[in-house]
Amino acid sequence: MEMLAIPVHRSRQTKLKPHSLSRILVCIATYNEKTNIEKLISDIHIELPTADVLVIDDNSPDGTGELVDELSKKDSRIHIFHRPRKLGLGTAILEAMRFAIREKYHYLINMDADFSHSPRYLKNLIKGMKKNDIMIGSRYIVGGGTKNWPFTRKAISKSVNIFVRLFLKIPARDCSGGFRCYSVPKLEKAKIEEVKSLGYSFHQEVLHRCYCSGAKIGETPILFENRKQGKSKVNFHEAVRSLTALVILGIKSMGRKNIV
Ligand SMILES: Nc1nc2c(ncn2[C@@H]2O[C@H](COP(=O)(O)OP(=O)(O)OP(=O)(O)O)[C@@H](O)[C@H]2O)c(=O)[nH]1
Ligand SMILES: [Mg+2]
Repeated sequence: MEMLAIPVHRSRQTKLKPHSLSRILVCIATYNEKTNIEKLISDIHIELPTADVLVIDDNSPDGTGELVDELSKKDSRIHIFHRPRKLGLGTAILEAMRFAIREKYHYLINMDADFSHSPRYLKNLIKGMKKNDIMIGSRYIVGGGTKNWPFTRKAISKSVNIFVRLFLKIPARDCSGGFRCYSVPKLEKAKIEEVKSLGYSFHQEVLHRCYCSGAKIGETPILFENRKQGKSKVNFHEAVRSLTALVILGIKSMGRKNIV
């Protein structure tokens, strides 16, 4: 299995101030999301004005990183990590998790850049954290759903969730979506550094680690809308890589609950 040692080009990061007052970090991994990112950050700040936003950009050829550089110069709540090339969604989020732990945020929210995860649900995620250690923006509970998603995507997503419930025994309906709020101390307890997934299966693996380390999981309904702008980064290679990682995780976890 590959290990997660990702070199981050610190020299190109914006200066980060101590965050004794800021409690919420919203992280967004980006690869070619220039048409979405500015409006998304602005909408996030309408919902959560005190939240910091961290973009992890993998040297997007469309100039997403440069745009966020400019935004971060004008707004101290906006930060960016530049990575040298496309290194996978999982490692990008892990980078944000490390940062949230280091900077002692209370909550880390992860969302996609393409408006599939609407900022209008952010407050519900935070509300749910009173009683839970992780809140999932869920497509598969009452009130949730998907819009304009092709049948094949729905079928794959549903199958992944059935697999996760059967083999990983995580008590949640939507274990594959990336719209989540985490308690940062719980992430630290779950030893997320040991997560092996580089790509999309990262979401299931992190949830599994957190669950096995005692985290309480809650869900709030969301309507997931298919991206309107920009291109999907999911391809055949990524799908096979993530499914393989999931099957390996399922086999390894058979018969044991405590992995942490
Ligand atoms: N930094 C980084 N971000 C990535 C990478 N792959 C995907 N992303 C981002 O991860 C988020 C989810 O990717 P999407 O392409 O929207 O994947 P999806 O939602 O499963 O598929 P579509 O909505 O159909 O495009 C988006 O914000 C992407 O820009 C990557 O390798 N590195
Ligand atoms: Mg998407």
